[in-house]
Amino acid sequence: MITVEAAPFSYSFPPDKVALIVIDMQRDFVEPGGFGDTLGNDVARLKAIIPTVAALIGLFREKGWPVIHTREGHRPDLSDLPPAKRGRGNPTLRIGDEGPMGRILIQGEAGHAIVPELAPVEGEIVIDKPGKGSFYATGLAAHLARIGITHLVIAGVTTEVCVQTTMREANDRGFDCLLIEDATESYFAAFKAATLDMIRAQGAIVGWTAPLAALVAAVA
Ligand code: TIU
Repeated sequence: MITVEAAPFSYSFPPDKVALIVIDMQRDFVEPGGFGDTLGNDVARLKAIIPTVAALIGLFREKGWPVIHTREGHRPDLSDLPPAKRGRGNPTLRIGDEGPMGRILIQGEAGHAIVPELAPVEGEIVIDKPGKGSFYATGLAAHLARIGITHLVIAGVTTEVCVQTTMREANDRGFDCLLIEDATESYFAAFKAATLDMIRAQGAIVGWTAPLAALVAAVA
């Protein structure tokens, strides 16, 4: 077992049963003109974590531990887009509309791609998901079962939306989850802080959090 100094108490994982999930580090959330921007958000906050997420991915690749990427998005015919989701918010462009990086949040468009700095390499699984959680309507649970994973290290955006939803889904499925504090970000600083607090409250009711440095120190 490897033990990380985490909050609310130490997090231990068997190195042969851990995987990293990098959530939705896509141009649509991180770059101007994408989905996040059309919702009225300042995307610069999210772009700032790219080097830390890259270092985390690098650590997993160096160890030979699985790296799984997710992308939020919809089929070009919008058949997997609930009208309720398309209608939500008051965006300048809606999901499926033509934007500066192609159709907003649509598979295959430029904006749907993972940012080049964090691009998946051969052998890394990419999970395409129509919702905020990574387990809903995807093959993620079956994939994790197939490769024998019990512990998940989690990174990506945004902390209180797709990251938290995924972490709660994973926790209910029996995974022990560690969220890397400086490898996740929200458009809202207060929402990130609140999410970290609520995840680790009540004796890690949803999971643990730790900075990347604590994980690096633990595996050294
Ligand atoms: N809007 C927002 O904060 N997030 C999302 O819509 N998706 C993800 O978190 N990936």
